[in-house]
Amino acid sequence: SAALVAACGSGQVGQSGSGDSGDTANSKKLVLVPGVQAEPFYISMQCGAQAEAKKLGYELTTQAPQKFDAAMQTTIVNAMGSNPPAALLVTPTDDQAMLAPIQQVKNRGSKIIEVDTTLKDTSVAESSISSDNTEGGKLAAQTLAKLVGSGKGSVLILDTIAGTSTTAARAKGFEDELKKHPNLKSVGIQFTQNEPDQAASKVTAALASTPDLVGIFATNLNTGEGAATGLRNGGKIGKVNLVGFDASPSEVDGLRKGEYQALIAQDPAQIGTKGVDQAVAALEGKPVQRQLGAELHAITKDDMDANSKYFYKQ
Ligand code: T6T
Repeated sequence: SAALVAACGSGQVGQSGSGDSGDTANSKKLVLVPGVQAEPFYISMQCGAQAEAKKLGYELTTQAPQKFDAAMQTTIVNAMGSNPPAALLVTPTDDQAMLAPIQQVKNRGSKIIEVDTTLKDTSVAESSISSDNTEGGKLAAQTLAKLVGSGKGSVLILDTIAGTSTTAARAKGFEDELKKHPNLKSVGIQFTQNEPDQAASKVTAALASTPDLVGIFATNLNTGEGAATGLRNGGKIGKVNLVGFDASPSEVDGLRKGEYQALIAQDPAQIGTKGVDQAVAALEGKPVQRQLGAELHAITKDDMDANSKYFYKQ
């Protein structure tokens, strides 16, 4: 596990795994295991969670895998061993592979709260907090349809890794909504392993095989970054509409430069805040909400300055 250092608000806040022992000592300890380290979405989520924990008198530490990878995340979760925190806030990087390790932490006494992604098995978490990702995909399709207007053509969808609940829901929501726009035709969902290079190659291949490509939906930050590279290499920036998800500093920069035509911003800090609220409610025997949403906002170049409050931290 790697320590994650995030710039939350004004001060630099750093933390690493806790190494203390004893159940009593852990009763105020929350651990956040996000999808991947040093990534603006999860940094913003961590900042929200940390501020809320402090407000409520709890201590939150973050242990993040180096990559969005179930094996790496399993190592971190397993390392909690017989000394689990009072609550584990976790972003399962695989909706099935992370079941056993998370269940084991629960069996040892931790309350489990899912933040961002979810497991397929809904019996493990006390509460799950995520954007309405299906709705986000739908919003992306509506936004693309508006951008294309009376034009017509093919649309490529870039997903991350099979088993990622969030991006799968976005891709599905997008494809379903696209069916309501007969001028636009999906050429299918491509997986990229959440690697920008793979996303770039898929775009290069699509430009070669699909001359009428009018749009790309990139379901997260890395797919968007790769898609922009692919379009740049093909000389198609601004000619093929790119709708991205998230609002990292690099994506916001890309929107300003015209590489993206729209972004669907999540509210990761809100996911972190609500995650801590639910963890604390569970620990203090107060009512817990099994499922909670967080807001989404479609942003285009024209309204980006008015929407700067939705941009992520880095
Ligand atoms: O889009 C977010 C997150 O919601 C998703 O689960 C994984 O990718 C991001 O972290 C962005 O890179």
